[in-house]
Amino acid sequence: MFLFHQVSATDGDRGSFGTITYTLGLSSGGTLPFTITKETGQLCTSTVLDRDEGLDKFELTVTATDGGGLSSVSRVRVTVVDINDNRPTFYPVLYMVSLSTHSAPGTSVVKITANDPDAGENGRVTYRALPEGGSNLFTLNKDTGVISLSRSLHGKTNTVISMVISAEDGGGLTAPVNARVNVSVVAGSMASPVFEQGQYFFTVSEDVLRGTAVGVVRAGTKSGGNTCATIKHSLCDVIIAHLTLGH
Ligand SMILES: [Ca+2]
Ligand SMILES: [Ca+2]
Repeated sequence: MFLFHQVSATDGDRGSFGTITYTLGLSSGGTLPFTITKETGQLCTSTVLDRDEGLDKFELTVTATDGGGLSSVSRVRVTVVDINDNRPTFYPVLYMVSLSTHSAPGTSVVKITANDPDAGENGRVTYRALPEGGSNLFTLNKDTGVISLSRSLHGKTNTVISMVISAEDGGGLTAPVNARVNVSVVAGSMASPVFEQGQYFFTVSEDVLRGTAVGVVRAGTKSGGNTCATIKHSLCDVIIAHLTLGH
């Protein structure tokens, strides 16, 4: 219980007609994580508040009632201030990518993401490539997490280049597990898979269960050389709903 505010009303009457009782209501409805001491008007929290998991603003209605039943209403706005209680977290922590030796410098390779549910600076994630592996071949955008090729991969056929990326929020907390990016370099004549459609649109209802199939995307590689080459369905993936939708 944390006392954070005290409201006060005055009443010019004597005796019970001047005795004030304070009551609390929530103007927007819902559960109330606050209590009021009815004799003093002291407002306290009744539970632990976490800005990252619940509401960050409350509008309370405090009613002061005298012994004769006359009342007056005052509104109290409560803002829950964020603290930096979450470390950035990579999900996934391992990224596997294939690149052709013909890929031009500047090509986007992959976008890595670490989530941090805190507000403002506490949730602003900055990425950094650790000085090991193949980090000199790639450029990492420290704000977006996009990794792009910065040099030619000529002569690196059939190698796997690894990078390790750390994440830090604006409050100085770092990700407990670094992300690893493994880039497989394939011969230039092997084309990368191409999706059959540039965009896919799927419709799901908001109460869909986790694990429900949402749709199918397909990609294939051209069989090379022939301009009339057919697309081979070498990859076929079913998109699975793994997030709770609507949040
Ligand atoms: Ca944080
Ligand atoms: Ca927080």
